[in-house]
Amino acid sequence: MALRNMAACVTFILLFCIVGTGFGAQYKPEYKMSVVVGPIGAWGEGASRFAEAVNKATNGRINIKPYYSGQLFAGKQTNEFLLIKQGVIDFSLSSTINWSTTIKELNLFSLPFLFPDYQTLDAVEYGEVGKRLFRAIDENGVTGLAWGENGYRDLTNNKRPVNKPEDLQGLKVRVVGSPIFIDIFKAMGANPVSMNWGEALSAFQQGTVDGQENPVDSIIIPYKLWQVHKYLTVWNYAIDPLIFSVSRSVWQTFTRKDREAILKAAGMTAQWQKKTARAGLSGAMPAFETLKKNGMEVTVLTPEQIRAFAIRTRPVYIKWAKEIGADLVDLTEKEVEKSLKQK
Ligand code: X2X
Repeated sequence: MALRNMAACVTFILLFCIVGTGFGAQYKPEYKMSVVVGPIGAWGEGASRFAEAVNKATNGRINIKPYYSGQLFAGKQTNEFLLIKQGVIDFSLSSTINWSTTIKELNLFSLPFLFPDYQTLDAVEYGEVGKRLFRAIDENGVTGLAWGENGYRDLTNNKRPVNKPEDLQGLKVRVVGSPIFIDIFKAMGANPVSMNWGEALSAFQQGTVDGQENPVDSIIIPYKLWQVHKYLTVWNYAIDPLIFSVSRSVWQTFTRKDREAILKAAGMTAQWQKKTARAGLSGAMPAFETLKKNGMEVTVLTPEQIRAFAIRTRPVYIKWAKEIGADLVDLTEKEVEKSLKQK
């Protein structure tokens, strides 16, 4: 009897250890992580830091390898979400823009001139709206781990300084493959063409397009876009959050302890990643100095100049607010009002 009790006790302890360490879980030797951009800049580096942090926190049990420059989805950015959902891609650090064709609520961040500052964005992401968006992606098979950042999107081109909508007239601007961007740039008088990032880089070099829009710190500087475009217009017209994510089917295979470790690693990496992506624009503007030193002409639009573009794009805002959902847009507008009152 005593012997049987002892055997039960040993079995219990063994089981406890196995579950507790994740030793018994069927883990893959490598988890593939998708990244649209290269390993450089706050976005690319955010992915490698996350992989390292997870490896360390799980004692090497979970080995994530970032695949850069859209390798896992053959460059086609709008396919990324579905491949994560299917578990073809395990993890990702993704732009909400590239997922917005599948999850229409994510177009919220592309509503023109909605977010006045990063504080408002944080309040939205960490509040009710952010929770609902994470729920929406989770219901579609992708689990959000933390909010990261690509940043405010600004315009570069090789033709002329852009200060007013008339300056955009006829300018051929590369945009991402999400239809809201075509609507925005058409409303502002430009001639938008949607293109994946990989193709866009060669199009800039060949001069087959005149301009593009992307964040200064995460993209314009690391990709040295001054080599192809002379003019930068800072107008912060759209914001581009990133999401550290995992395929829900993969997430369910991890032990509770490993899930906690992954969430913690994502949260800590996201803090670093956001801070780095924001460093140039929110600080003493060393980013603009870098651009100027490399021959770029930097135009920072005044609130009055921005208003002219916002008026032009108002019908696009109204059209897309309906697609996104009035309740999400209302909640976000309330956060914006709160921030503006505090100023
Ligand atoms: O394609 C872009 O412009 C990029 C790199 O910013 C995104 O993936 C949204």
